[in-house]
Amino acid sequence: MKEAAELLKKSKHAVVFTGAGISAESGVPTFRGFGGLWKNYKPEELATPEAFSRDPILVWQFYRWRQEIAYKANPNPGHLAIAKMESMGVVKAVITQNVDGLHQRAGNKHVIELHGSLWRLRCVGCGAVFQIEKPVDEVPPRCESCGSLLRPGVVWFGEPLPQREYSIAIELMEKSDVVLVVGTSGLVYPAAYLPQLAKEKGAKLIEVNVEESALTPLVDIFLKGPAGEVLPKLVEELP
Ligand code: BJW
Ligand code: ZN
Repeated sequence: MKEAAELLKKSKHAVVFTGAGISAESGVPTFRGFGGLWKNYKPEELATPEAFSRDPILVWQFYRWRQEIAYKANPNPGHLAIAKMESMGVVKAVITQNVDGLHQRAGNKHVIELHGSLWRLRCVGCGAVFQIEKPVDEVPPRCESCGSLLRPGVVWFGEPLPQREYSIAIELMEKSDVVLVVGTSGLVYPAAYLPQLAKEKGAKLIEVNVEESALTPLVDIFLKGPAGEVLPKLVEELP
């Protein structure tokens, strides 16, 4: 813990990279492992363009359920610790794979959403984008302007990441000297490539996870434990 805090204190450009594990203690289920199932479907079976074409109502029921959970959830001490690191000037940005908006609600200003957001909808007909604040009322929701289906503004398997976010993330990682990797299995690409890129460019990696991930062999410091417990302790060591 002390060594990790020293690295962060000395850093000039630290970046945080998060996955579903950071929101687990807020009650938002992760994708893989316990709690990652909805009505016996694996998220991987629903988070695809094919599933949406086959059964938009089923896919929307899944996303409305996720929106409801995220809406009721609050940022946990892990999110708040990351927000504190940003306000202290230690952390320059958060690159997240999450779609729940909890980093922003915790107070982080510089958040890059690699996999989109539950709070953005996109029309499959005219491409219009709608920002929402609450779960959708109707399933499936339809476009106000053209009446076509709206889809969740998230990145499904087989779809490219949003170009702007991905290139900002690459730039941030290339510039970084320390990357704090929190609560991700490191299995989904190209997101999982980002900490590897930082490492290749000379950054030190610190990981916080309840168990080892696909990225653990790469990291310099592994802090085992729930993010909501480990991150506040790390912040205490910073001043
Ligand atoms: C705790 C904790 C606590 C628990 N404290 N920790 C290279 C190699 C192999 C495959 C590919 C490759 N490149 C591309 C692919 C294909 C595919 C892919 O990666 N497949 C692999 C799974 C094999 N990738 C794609 O399809 C991507 N697109 C693409 O490549 O496009 C190419 C293209 C280019 C040009 C034109 C067209 C196409 C897109 C990937 C999109 C992923 N989308 C999802 C759904 C988002 C929407 C939604 O939320 O529904 O993103 S899938 C899902 O996985 C979600 C997550 O962001 C992502 C990552 O999961 P994450 O966050 O790591 O969660 P978990 O559950 O896996 O792990 C949780 C972790 O937390 C665990 O480690 C726990 O231990 C830990 N934890 N509690 C700390 N309290
Ligand atoms: Zn439309």
